[in-house]
Amino acid sequence: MAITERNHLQHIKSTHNVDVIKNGLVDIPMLQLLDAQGNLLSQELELWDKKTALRIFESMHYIRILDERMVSAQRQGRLSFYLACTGEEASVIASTAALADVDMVMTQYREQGVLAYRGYRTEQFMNQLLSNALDPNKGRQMPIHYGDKALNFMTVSSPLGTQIPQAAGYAYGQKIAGELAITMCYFGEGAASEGDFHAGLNMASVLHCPVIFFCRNNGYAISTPAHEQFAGDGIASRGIGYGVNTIRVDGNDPLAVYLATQKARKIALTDHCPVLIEAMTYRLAAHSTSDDPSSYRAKSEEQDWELKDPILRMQRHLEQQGWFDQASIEQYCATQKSDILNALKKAEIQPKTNISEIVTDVYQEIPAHLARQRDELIAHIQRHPEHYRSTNMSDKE
Ligand SMILES: Cc1ncc(C[n+]2csc(CCOP(=O)(O)OP(=O)(O)O)c2C)c(N)n1
Repeated sequence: MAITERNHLQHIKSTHNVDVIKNGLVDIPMLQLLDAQGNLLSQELELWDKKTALRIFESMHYIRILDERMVSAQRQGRLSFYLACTGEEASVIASTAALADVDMVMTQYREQGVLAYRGYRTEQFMNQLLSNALDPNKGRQMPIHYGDKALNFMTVSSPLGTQIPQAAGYAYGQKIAGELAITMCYFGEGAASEGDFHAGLNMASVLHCPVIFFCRNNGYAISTPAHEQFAGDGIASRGIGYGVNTIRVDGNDPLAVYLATQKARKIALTDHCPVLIEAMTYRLAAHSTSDDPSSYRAKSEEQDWELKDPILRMQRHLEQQGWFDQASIEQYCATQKSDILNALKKAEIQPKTNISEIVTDVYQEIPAHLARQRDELIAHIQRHPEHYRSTNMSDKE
């Protein structure tokens, strides 16, 4: 192979001033297309169609209801853990709407709206959340660690940021295979402090991978506010540092999120390169059911953001377009509420996966040390069945 000469100083201009480039010199603007009243801020737009807008609106409501019900179910001791998307529905759902179904999606853990938009059924949510034998992962993951091959949705994993280099690699594979598809990778601004973020962006940039890095900047990494996490201009400025095309968008403005993602997808697919989207939003909910935000943020701050509720903004936009129908959305929400409660009850009474399967599906042959531990566990359960009432020991299930 011929070795080409390259000069890494080629594009650099010289200067005679002893100047430091000041932090904050470039202010990255935020794309906003709907004001708080749902008015269009630009007339020169190719708007979405009514069907897409209503599907996004319904999915946003669905996730709000699912989250409310599941947080209550956790409080009632019916599931062990939950993470709500409340306040971030526009960021997650309007961006998904701009993708094609063939696009691979890799998420952090707060993006259940992707699945809902793509048609994941309520009973599938419940089987995963209740860790029963009908969960494709056989109940061996924590709640919210969804995965669905048919919907091109990679299984959620607990360590922050691992999906970022994986998405770069997956997108590289899509490009090499000549697929007309991209990879969408969601994460929070907190996860962008992981080394994996930097490795993933650099790899995607150098290898020209068709991937969208979608950062939900919701202001907090659990209790750490954004200003204590980094001192630069958010996450968007880092994209530019890595040579990645970058868009910052109002994450509570569904139309802006949709059009920004649509554009990013087109760039990723046609130019074979990554795009970083930073969606400025706010986590209205607690970090998880194990968190109490009143210990680290003011109620007044939450109330300010409640006024920017993305579902309300979407509703006002629909009203402006003449697409809003109060009776039909009320009917939709009532049906979803009762379906969720029924599916929860059904999932609760499903048996758990047989304990003999606790270490299957990872290795072709179960390693001796895992087999030994499994046998010890089974023997322990047999000696103390009173501690393991919900464990399925029967081979007949
Ligand atoms: C490698 C790793 N470090 C720490 C954690 C613990 N942890 C879980 S969520 C979280 C905060 C993440 O914040 P962010 O990425 O902004 O997402 P958000 O929860 O705000 O949506 C932390 C530190 C983890 N899961 N993995």
